[in-house]
Amino acid sequence: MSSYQIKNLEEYYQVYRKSVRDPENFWAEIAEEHFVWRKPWDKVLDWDFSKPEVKWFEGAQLNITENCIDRHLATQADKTAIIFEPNDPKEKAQHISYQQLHEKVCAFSNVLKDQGIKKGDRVCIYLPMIPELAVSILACARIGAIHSVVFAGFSSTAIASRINDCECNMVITSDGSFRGTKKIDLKGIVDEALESTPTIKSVLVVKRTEVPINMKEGRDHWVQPLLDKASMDCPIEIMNAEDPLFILYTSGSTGKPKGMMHTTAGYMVYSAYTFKNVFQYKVGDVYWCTADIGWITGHSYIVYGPLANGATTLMFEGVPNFPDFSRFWEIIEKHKVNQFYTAPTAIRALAKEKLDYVENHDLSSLKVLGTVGEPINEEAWHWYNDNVGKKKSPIVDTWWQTETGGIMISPIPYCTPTIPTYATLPLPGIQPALMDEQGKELKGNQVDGRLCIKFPWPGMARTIWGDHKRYKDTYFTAFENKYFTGDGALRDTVGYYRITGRVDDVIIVSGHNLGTAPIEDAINEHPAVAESAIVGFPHDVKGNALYGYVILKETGESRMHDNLRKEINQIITEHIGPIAKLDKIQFTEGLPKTRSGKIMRRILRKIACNETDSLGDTSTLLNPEVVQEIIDNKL
Ligand code: 6R9
Repeated sequence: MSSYQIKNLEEYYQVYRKSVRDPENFWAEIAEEHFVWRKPWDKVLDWDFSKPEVKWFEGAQLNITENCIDRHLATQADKTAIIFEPNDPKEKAQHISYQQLHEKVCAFSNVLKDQGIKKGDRVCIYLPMIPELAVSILACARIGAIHSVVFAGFSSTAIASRINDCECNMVITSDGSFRGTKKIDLKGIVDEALESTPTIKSVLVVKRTEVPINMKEGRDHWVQPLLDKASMDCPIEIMNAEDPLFILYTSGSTGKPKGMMHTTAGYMVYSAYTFKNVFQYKVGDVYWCTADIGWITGHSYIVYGPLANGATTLMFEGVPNFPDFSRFWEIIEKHKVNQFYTAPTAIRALAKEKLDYVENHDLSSLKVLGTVGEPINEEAWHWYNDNVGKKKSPIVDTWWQTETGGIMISPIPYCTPTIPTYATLPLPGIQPALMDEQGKELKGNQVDGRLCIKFPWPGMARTIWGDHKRYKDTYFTAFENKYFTGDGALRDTVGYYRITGRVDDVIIVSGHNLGTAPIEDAINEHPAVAESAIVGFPHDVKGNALYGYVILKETGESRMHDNLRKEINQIITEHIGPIAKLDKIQFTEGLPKTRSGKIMRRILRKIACNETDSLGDTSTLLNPEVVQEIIDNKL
């Protein structure tokens, strides 16, 4: 018998040891006992990190939607699968049962098929947090189409580049979205993107805001009339274990975003197993993750992980401050939420508001609190623990990545004693390693280094879509035979991990990963800009904010500078989205460079963070004199 749900610390250590001693049997037992397979696997694991190539459950056949929906119909057809809480609290919440979800997904699958979508085709989904987002994801999975969800805050340029990268045939979008008091014209943004996406043949449009939009004859279709005509029965497509399930783009430290490709069986087993353990989900619980499904957290812990466990998962369309800052707490009270999973940036924003917002709501249903996306600072951790959890609900600080598919290092609530800012222990099956800069593994405790993983786990991404070499170069070359995460971490005296932050050129702003290169590329498109460099600096709500150093082609008059700042942020918004806007823009005569011409971001970062007394030796720079000029003009 495998311990699908760990119950205490002793059991955790037992299970963990087994998972390291005999990983194949460990995962095979979980897979066999808790999922439906159309054909069993021939081999549990085949791997070679030097290629890198990883295959889990090879030879097995299945469909993830049979596991997330159909198999629950026999026992809990009427149970709520998804609670939908709309942006406007005056609009009624929806409770979608497993039976209804089945009908909706089948109908949507049939519409996709009628539009010519077949197994292996890529479908771009650009939708707000409405039930159709979950339904369309599952419909793709049901017929074997590969979904590529693009977060509905991204710009038309960002959508177009993602569509073109994986050559999608279709976009699923809506007339618009509600965000607090705002209505956003999603279809207009898609229309702009589609001016440069030759592979798109059709667009399905969900009606949400009812704001008039343009519909292009022959290309665009309202989805509702098609759903009304579609059969509510759709057989599953039988998928091989390693068939692609989805692509999700994540920022890199250079150039274009990376289309992380996840496959079917391993991702299913891993997202389901980690959901069950990290949230200690029990039958009847209501679980809420506030992430957007446009990010990996939403894929794994709003849609697949919860549904694979037959859970009730809440989807919230709106924002934490509409109609006011009590919205999250109101929703927890209204739906009696048991597990609540959010991001440090949201906690910090809510902690700034008056405590009445929290205290006026009954939060006694809560059993587990979670955080994800960036390191949580101690102050935010205590605020969350004291005021939301009332010191009774353990906080699970979950470390993981788009690339890992599911949570990797996290406490198991009611088992692992927590310490603020520590993600604590690796989950069963996860073998972390800390490496020094020379590539040597740091053994023992009380060490800090670069965080790697030295053995495969079922949820890991298998490649970067269309660019396996980049996958290898980014993750498997820095340290031989290990997956390199891009994060730094320390291991304390008892073996707990604390993530210290990125060690590459990725900056996490409000939990969103932003690569410096794409932002710099956008800025450099401004006709007045010669060169630019972006660094992060601490921000009390966003965690980090962006500081840009910009060299202008002509120095110009400083009264023009404010206009230029606006224009630069406008370009960034157009190319990437408003999340990548710069908080500070300093115009400078030069940027510190090494003799080989590389910008020394380390120095710029120190200046932006007011740490100028620890700049280190700047004399080896090509142009040491610019450092003082930059310090003197710091904003
Ligand atoms: C799930 C997700 C991944 C990066 C990751 C790390 C940071 C995530 C964290 C954390 C400290 C945590 N990160 N969780 N840092 N503590 N609990 O966020 O995926 O968007 O790909 O970001 O986020 O730097 O490498 P993704």
